[in-house]
Amino acid sequence: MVQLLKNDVLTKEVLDWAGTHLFHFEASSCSQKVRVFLNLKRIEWEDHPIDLSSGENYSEYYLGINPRGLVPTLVQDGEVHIESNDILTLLDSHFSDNKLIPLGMEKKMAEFLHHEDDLHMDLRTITFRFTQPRGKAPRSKETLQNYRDRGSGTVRGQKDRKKDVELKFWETAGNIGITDEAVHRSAGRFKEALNTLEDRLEHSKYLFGDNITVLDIAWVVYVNRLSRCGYPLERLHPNVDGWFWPLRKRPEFEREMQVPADIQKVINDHHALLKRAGRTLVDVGEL
Ligand SMILES: N[C@@H](CCC(=O)N[C@@H](CS)C(=O)NCC(=O)O)C(=O)O
Repeated sequence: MVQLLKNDVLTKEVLDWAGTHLFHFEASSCSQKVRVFLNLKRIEWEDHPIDLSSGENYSEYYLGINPRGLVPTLVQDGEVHIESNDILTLLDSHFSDNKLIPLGMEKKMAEFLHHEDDLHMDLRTITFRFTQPRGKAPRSKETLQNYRDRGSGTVRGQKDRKKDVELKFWETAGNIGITDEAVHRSAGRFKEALNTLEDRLEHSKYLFGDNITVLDIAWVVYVNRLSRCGYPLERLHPNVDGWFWPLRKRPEFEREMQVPADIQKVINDHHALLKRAGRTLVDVGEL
């Protein structure tokens, strides 16, 4: 569990907040995961939007709350929690009605969620090539300098190495772009992971048995993003396709995953261009 220590947090005011507060961004997959969870559990929460597209996550204020500069961040009664899967786990035990992690299965679920989190950079790789065009350098030098300079830089009192991983991702994306090799590798990883889910769904209605759990929430969000990027879900993984759509259409999910019409149009135009050039996710990822 990643609960920050008081010294990791420089924006001290949050340490006095009562109740459930979520810092999040509308279009962020990890934020969507937590919001869907909150909807399904019917938990009341206070809304703190952070605009990733303008670099608000690298502001002094936000890096003072989450030294990793990522969303989501939960402040629960003055305790600051980062990492979406840890946030779900914490909230499920704090609000014990309608459990979404079956009792006694916490360890097994943690393993599955860990595997899903390991694919997060692959999701980002695919997103940045196959949603709307992001320009040559998706994060400016100035933005990245802010990221380097601000915040405590520590998580649980230790220098945070994940910040270096983030910096490396954005610097590589700026210097050489998101390469075909990177897309190919990430698409391959997802294909393998989704094949495993395909097998699981042969034997059960949901990913972890016959009731919906946090694992379904996490994977619906990922699959939703992949399918928006042009991943051929129905062709490669028909069971996953059959599981995905009914969940995706439930209001608790639908509400959090809408794309504004103007952005959707830009994505559609981009896909049309990629299709003409033979450079879609299916082409580059050899799916
Ligand atoms: N493992 C983290 C990943 C969080 C993460 O990478 N969040 C993304 C949005 S989905 C983010 O904040 N990106 C920063 C950016 O795009 O500048 C979690 O599950 O919370």
